[in-house]
Amino acid sequence: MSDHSDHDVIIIGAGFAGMYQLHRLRQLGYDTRVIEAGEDVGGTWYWNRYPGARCDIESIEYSYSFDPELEQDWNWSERYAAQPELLSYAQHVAHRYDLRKHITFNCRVEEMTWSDDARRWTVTTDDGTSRTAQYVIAATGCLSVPSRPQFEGLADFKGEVYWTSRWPHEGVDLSGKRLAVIGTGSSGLQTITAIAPVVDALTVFQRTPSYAVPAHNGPIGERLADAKTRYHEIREASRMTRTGFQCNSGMRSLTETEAEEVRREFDARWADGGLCFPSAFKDILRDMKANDAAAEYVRGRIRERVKDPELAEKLSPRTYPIASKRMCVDTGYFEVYNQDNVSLVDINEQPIRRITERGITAGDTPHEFDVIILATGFDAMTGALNAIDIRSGDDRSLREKWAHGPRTYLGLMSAGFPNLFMVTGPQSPSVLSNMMTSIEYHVDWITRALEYLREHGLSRMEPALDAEDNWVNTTNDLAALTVMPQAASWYMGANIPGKQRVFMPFAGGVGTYKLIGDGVAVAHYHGFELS
Ligand code: FAD
Ligand code: N01
Repeated sequence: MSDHSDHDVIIIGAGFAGMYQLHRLRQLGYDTRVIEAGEDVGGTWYWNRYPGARCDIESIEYSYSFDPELEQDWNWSERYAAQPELLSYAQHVAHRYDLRKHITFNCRVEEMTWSDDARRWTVTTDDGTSRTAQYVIAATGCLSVPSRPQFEGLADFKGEVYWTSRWPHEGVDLSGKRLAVIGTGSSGLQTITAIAPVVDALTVFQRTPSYAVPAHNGPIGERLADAKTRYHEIREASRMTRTGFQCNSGMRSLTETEAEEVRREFDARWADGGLCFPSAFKDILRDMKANDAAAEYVRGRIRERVKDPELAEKLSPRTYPIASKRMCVDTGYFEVYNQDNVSLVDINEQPIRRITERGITAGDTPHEFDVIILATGFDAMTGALNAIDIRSGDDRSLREKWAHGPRTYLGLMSAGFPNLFMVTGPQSPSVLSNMMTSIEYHVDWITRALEYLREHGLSRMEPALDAEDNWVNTTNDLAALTVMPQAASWYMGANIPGKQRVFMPFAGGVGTYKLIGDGVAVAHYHGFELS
């Protein structure tokens, strides 16, 4: 079926990226349609409604910067906003800029085919409708496709099963129940911390412990009032940092700093809380000796927080470098294990054998539960794009092209797939950064490119193959200068069976990336073929 609707631009996804992209293009008069699988805006914050979900970048910075009036009008209540507040923010933005009338909800893009003759993409959705557009912008999210590992017997379990990434909208009453949580990444940590006080018994099944820094979350207070007096300055500075938010990146090498001074620096960052911890010294991500020292500091903190030394050791990460996976920002996670109703099963010692009608058998021990929560992560960065059958004019699919790892120029486009842009695509800073900064930069860059094409009477844009090859090599080389590829992380695709292991984000930093992206645009889109 075809509804014969033809647009200048189709945007896929109505998370923070798709919403801002729609706003920009509407302002410039483009006929734009957004297609979103969910029934409302918000993306990540629409889907991930598990107890305790909140951001790991302070709300002052994990928010849009494009409209100073929005910055002034919106009041965050906490230093790190929780999911309901983040979702309300997304809904407020949709209402304020009247976005919803351009969004088709409950609709999933399944196929896209490029016609070079027509210079158009045909976009087909799960209701059988086809639409065409000159440009497609994939704002499909880096962490929007849940990873659902196979657990033998899960279907036999007679209790309740919930995935954190698809938490029921109506909420779940967990009080007085016996719970299992599988997964101890950010989602698992936040869930465990939030539910431990209300459940009867909680058993955590841990495969790999996480490095976590305290959030020191609380009412936002004076921080917001202060930010409102100098928001412009904060945003300008953040765009040029490595991480996309204010971090005071250390200029010293840990390995050349006195032990006492190292301790003082870590203590200060620990007291402040949040993701600036690994920016304390410039060699933490580059030198294993420096990395070990930072990791040992965090393990020391775990020993202080967990009363049982044996348990503290089990909760201490040792098998991968600190910050080689996105660090967790916690609010009393480790202290939870001092409660009598919480226990830990290290599944390296007692592997999950199967899930039964009544619970989980790990090693030889059966554990009985009323509820199982799975916090097992996402098919990150490429998952949402590869879920769509994207075909070029010669019928080559993006999935095939990326079978050995994603190939892009600037994380924005992939050769052979003209007029298809990606927001925070692989080989851009994206998941290594404050994603709001990265999203806004990409949306602005794409908008500027479309304006350039329009002003110059051009209708087709595609990366040159050599520019793409160079960019892929650059991103691989940059990653190899760090310790990050040493972890079996989702950055590497290691959490998905059969996925090619390659470090997917651009590790050169947000500020450097911006300089390169701006330079490419100023040089009339150097490395792209325009016609
Ligand atoms: P998303 O919010 O993922 O939105 C993508 C949208 O596209 C989704 O609504 C999805 O339904 C839709 N979509 C995908 N494929 C299709 C399709 N084929 N057809 C139709 N629709 C489709 N980042 C930070 O910087 N700081 C944080 O504190 C932070 N916290 C996070 C917490 C959680 C629980 C998770 C999972 C991620 C977090 N992130 C954080 C990363 C977060 O994903 C980004 O910050 C940001 O919200 C991404 O916005 P987006 O619009 O790019 O993607
Ligand atoms: O997912 P994860 P997440 N058997 O992949 C385990 C963002 N985010 O949803 O490490 C047993 O990190 C897996 O074990 P292992 C943030 O960017 C931010 O928690 O593979 N266990 C791991 O412990 C984050 O990095 C916030 O050995 C299995 C866990 O499940 C990203 O999203 C909050 C398993 C998955 O952890 C992803 O975080 C939430 C199996 N078969 C998310 N398969 C904030 O705080 C997987 N695991 C802002």
